[in-house]
Amino acid sequence: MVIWQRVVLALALLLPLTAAQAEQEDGYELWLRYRTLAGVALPKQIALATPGSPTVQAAVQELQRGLRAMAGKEPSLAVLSAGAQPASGAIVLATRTQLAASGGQAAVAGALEGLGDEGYLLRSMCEPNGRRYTLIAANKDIGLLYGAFAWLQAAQLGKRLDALDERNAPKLARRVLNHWDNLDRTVERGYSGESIWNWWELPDIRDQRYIDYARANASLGINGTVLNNVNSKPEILTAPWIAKAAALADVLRPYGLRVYLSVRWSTPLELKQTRTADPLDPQVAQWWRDKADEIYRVIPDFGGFLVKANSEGQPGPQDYHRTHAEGANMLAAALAPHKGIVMWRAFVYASEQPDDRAKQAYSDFAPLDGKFAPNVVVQVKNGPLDFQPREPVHPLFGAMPKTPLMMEFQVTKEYLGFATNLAYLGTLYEETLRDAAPAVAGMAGVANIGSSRTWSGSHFDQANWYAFGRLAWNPQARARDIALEWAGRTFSAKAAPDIAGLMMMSREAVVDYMTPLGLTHLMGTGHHYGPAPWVSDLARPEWNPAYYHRAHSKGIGFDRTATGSNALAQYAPALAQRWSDPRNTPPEYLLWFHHLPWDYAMPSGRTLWAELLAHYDSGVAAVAEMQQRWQRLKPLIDARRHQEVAQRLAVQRQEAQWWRDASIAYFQSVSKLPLPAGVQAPPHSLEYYKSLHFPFAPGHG
Ligand code: GCV
Repeated sequence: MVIWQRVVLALALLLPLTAAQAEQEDGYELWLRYRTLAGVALPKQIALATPGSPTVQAAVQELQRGLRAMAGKEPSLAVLSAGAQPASGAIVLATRTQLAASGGQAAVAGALEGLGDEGYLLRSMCEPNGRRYTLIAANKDIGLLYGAFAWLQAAQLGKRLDALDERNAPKLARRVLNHWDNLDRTVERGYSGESIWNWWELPDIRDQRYIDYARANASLGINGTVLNNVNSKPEILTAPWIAKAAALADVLRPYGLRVYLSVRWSTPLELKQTRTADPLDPQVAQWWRDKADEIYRVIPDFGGFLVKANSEGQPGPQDYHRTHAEGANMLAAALAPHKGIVMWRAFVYASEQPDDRAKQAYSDFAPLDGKFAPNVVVQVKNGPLDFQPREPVHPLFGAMPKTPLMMEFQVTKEYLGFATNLAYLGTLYEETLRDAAPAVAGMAGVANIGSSRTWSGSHFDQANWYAFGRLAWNPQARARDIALEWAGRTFSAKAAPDIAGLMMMSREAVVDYMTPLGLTHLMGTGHHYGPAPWVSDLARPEWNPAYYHRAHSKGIGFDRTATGSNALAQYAPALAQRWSDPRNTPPEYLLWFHHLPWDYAMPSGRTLWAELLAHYDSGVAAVAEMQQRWQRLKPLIDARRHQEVAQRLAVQRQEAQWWRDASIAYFQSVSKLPLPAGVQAPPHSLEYYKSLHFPFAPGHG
């Protein structure tokens, strides 16, 4: 190497790395990434009236953490005695009572009206003497914590910090994650490593990650967590496990997170402490009352029970010829003295029941409206089947006006390509809530959280946790705004618009390459990975993809009008009437409600067959477009996260192609129709796609 080359090399090595190259982020910080804010005047003091409760301390610690990182300097902490003034530019935390005691700010106290226990006020204040400070005020301590996170968000997103005036309160009281985490640390439908709960080491070892989990949830306003799988085990209600749950409750409590447990209906019977699990048996009811008392002795703010009963082989009150209401009410009576609730799932369908599976939950539950105890919430999945890439809203939202209903979304992506495919679910949630919001009293999200460094199995899956939390707080929030906010905090304000654009197209891409035009449940058996529309030999009819698409030589789709299963009749009459005609049915639900001939004329002018093929192709093209967009973002994203996402998009591109090819190979074998000009034939035979097996696919026990 000649001298000048060495000099150039040495200089290149000395050149400062760009910010994007310098930081090798692994995603652990989630959206709570506090980065240096250059040129912004940040508070140098955090002031409060008393040292405060653990919740106020959590708020102070988060502000300290954020300010330390953003300002590069530790803020001072001032506990103000009566009459003392905060430093100019400080952040002041005060509850309503403290404001009243300090004798000031009647106007502020008025602004706290109607904000309830969890709302907050964020206001830039200017006193007559010119002193400026930022007030975070709330009726209760938890509002101060939520307000602290809101202030940090405003700072992260580069909002003006000297003109804040935000009043915010959650629209729903229960905003709860459902962990499908097993006691052996596996996670049903989990794609993010082992369970975050290290049950074996609890209660003595309390991982720092539990606190970071609580911080992340509190930053979104999530206020409850069901620790274990709905496919529950009796052991969760034994003393050692109650102690483990109590240890977690202690860690999570300061962050406003209440702990709930999933319980197995037959627990007292299986633990051999009763002779039956009949809900009307006095001994059984007494056992549950005693169990509730035992739990509340160590978890005084325990939230209650989540129950999957008489569903997919789980035991339930129907085993004793009792109704779901009789079962739920017996548990509710045990919890009522402690103000706990029962979240009773409506996800039921029975093999011996020949009726359309999409109708069964409604048939079982709608007649029970008004029969549930006041502390029972019926938890209903977003659609009538099972977390598909797209479903119409569940008809129970609108059919049980006397019963509080909890909306259950899946945050983990069992049917949308696991954590290797990018699918932003904000759009799915928004679409469902647009139709269901008035009937929704709470929100449950099947968590995508595990022990992986990214928490959610991939960087973009964090956005689904985020979107769930945001929409649980405000079901009217918009998916696009949430995507922008998440991307701004998780990556950067500069990259956010392009990232949000990519996110907004992602879920529709998945729908197009997996289940276009209202098709549904075409995934591989059991693990739900990849296409398997040909499967038709499973024991229960409704486990077979062929049950759902009903394709044969003349046409495709499930007739759910009056000439078919009449599931449409479960919807509001005006809607049912409109959608009884395929020409008035939105194309995205067409084959969900109608069985149509292959040559049915679509509004586009194409035949149904050609339209179906076009959707598969546009799904694949959309993923290619997402890849290109991500590539263009490279200069704005730190190298490690950019590469990790790029790898996943490459996998998704292949999987989209596979879905498209296998689906076309299969449906062409049924329709016997030629591929229109310009449509590429699948590269392999149908037999090849059928021969693919995935014995160790994740998330499936
Ligand atoms: C927890 C689907 C999933 C199951 C899940 C079930 C449920 O069937 O495949 O893994 O079980 O839904 O929601 O109860």
